[in-house]
Amino acid sequence: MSSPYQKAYFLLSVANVKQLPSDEGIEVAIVGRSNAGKSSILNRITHNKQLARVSKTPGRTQLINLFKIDETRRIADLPGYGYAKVPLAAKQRWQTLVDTYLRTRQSLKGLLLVMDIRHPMRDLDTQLLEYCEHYQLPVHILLNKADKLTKGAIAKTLSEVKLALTPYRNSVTFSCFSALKGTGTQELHSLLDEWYGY
Ligand SMILES: Nc1nc2c(ncn2[C@@H]2O[C@H](COP(=O)(O)OP(=O)(O)OP(=O)(O)O)[C@@H](O)[C@H]2O)c(=O)[nH]1
Ligand SMILES: [Mg+2]
Repeated sequence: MSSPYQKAYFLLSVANVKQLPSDEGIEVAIVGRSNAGKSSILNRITHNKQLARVSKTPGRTQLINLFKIDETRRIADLPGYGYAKVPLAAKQRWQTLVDTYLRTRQSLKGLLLVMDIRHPMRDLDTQLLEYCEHYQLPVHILLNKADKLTKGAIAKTLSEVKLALTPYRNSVTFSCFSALKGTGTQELHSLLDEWYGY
């Protein structure tokens, strides 16, 4: 089955928002803790295992990697956060880069917030949610690595996450996902179709 996401290709990596392409069209960003599976999810969305680099060493990507879907639509793979071994200066650079990006990027339509389903809603995840609430930015949480849990454990986590999200008034939705097995891909494509206006 052909989808517009299959045509995605790497555009550029930037260390500074000033280097981003002009702020037009529609952009969707993938964010989350290091190692949660952002790059793997991007590869799953685009059916392209080679598109984003998947790494066994967390905290490697310190840049915003931009991919182009078509002339007006882009997807951004943001650097991961929360990896303890990253030096403080690098953490501060991350903070500045991501803060500025989320605050200023007009074409940003929504965020895919990736969490490891075994460790959802950690400190930095909730901080990010609060930030999005403040800026009224739609967020969809992907509880990734669902293949690592039993059905019962998944159901328990889903209800805990639902409860934890009750204070948020902006648009926050969630679903479980497995970049490894492909679970949840169809649902995610539907959401992206909506955000991108396909
Ligand atoms: N079992 C399982 N492993 C996964 C899944 N998604 C990703 N992984 C593994 O988790 C590790 C990290 O995946 P990445 O996609 O590189 O994660 P990332 O969030 O992009 O990491 P950083 O770029 O370092 O922040 C890799 O070893 C992946 O193979 C999944 O759904 N299930
Ligand atoms: Mg990555």
